[in-house]
Amino acid sequence: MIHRRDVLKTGAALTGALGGAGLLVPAVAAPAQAADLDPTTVPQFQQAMPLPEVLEPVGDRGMTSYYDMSIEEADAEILPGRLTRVRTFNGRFPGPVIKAVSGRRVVVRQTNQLSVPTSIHLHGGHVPQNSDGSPMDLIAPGGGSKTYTYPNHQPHANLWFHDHAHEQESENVYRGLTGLYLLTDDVEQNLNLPSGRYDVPIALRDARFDESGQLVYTMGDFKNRQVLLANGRAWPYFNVAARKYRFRLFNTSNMRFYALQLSDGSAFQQIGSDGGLLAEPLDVTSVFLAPGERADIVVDFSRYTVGSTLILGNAGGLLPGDPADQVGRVLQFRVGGPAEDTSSVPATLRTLPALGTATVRRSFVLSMDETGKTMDAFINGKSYAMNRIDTEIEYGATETWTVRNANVYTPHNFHIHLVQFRVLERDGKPVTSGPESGLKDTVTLKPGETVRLQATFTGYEGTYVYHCHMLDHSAMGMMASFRVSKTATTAQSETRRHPSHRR
Ligand SMILES: [Cu+2]
Repeated sequence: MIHRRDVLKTGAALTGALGGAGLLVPAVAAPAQAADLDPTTVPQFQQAMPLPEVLEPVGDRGMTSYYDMSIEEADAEILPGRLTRVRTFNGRFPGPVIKAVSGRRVVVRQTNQLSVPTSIHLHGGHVPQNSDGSPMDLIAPGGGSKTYTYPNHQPHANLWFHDHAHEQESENVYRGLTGLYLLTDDVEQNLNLPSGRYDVPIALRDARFDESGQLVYTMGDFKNRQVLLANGRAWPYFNVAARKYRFRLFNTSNMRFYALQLSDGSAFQQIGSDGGLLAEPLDVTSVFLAPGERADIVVDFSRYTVGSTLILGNAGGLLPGDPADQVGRVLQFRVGGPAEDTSSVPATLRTLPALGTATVRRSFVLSMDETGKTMDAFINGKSYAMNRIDTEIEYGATETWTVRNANVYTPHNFHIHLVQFRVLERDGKPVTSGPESGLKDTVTLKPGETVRLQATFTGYEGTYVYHCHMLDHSAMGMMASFRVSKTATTAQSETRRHPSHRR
């Protein structure tokens, strides 16, 4: 268990950077520990990138599928020829995939065999409070279990699940407690996108190892996590046929930002983001992914000759002195022969839900101590407290939230539970197209930036959290609670001040 007091003692650097801007807070000297594995000595493109295992239900009854997962330690071959101890769902690293369908319920029984508490959050899921996996709703270590019910009363989306136990989530996620949850619906199924073996989820993250091949976890340790993993392998290769592929990209890193691009600089299509497909495909040469975010892309390999290779590279988050051939590379594609391809990416992918009219406005300021003297982090000047409700929301309300990053060096990454929101503005400029124009549940704020978001809080009453999804920051306290209720009143909402609000 990480307590704030211990965190202070570690004196680890608070670091964060975006887009190679090299923004780095002066570091306090790190404590002595086992020597690091030099990331430049890790062989690249030697292991095939595995596909995450699709979890089979233990039962199907009526409109419900039942799953069982065991949260347990296991050894995984992340580095070629070596085993690393990790925390897993069902012994899998990364965790398994649940394939779900809108309108069909999923019930997951999680049993925690670890020696630390866990709480499993379905990121992006519209779920009742008791299945949200909130920071205080813990599964006891040593065999405790909890059953989560996911109604799937929401459109298709690339969701993922991960630990959220307060002050433990950062280390639990870092040590492996993530899995994917692919929710589909008729809108998505009726398109003719690449499917089957040509529809490939890829979970991205970074890690730091010691010389014995074991994970090194230190709070706030962004810059030393220089080994990049795709589906749990360090710099793997992936064989592709010369045709279109759909890649569902998940940034499951605690802190790392990616700007993903192909090594020949060529264009591909972005078709989706956090909350499912965009309204229409975008032609891009790069996708930006902050921790927790997802991007759905289509790459057409038919333009390459048989036997060619290209690298999915990363131009985001590089710090001065970073080994560019390590943190600048994710995986290698090896292009094989042609294969039949009847898939297509239509000009219109979906109709996004109507925005609605907001009746409440609120403001949130994200900040943390950037001096390196403490590891305190805040929303509106307060660190997270489990039993404090920070924001009272009337059930069914549509609200606009103005969120500002008050820090000078450190990016943040704002995530709201329960809802998919829309990004209305970034630094005062309307967001009407581009990768942030779809449904979102996580949004990046570079130092000094402000975004304006809109969400409708309906479906469930209850208490949920909003927080920075740089998990080291949320563990430091950059998290707060909101309560959705039918009895919330204007008086309870200190920041509610929109003049047009009427019951
Ligand atoms: Cu943050």
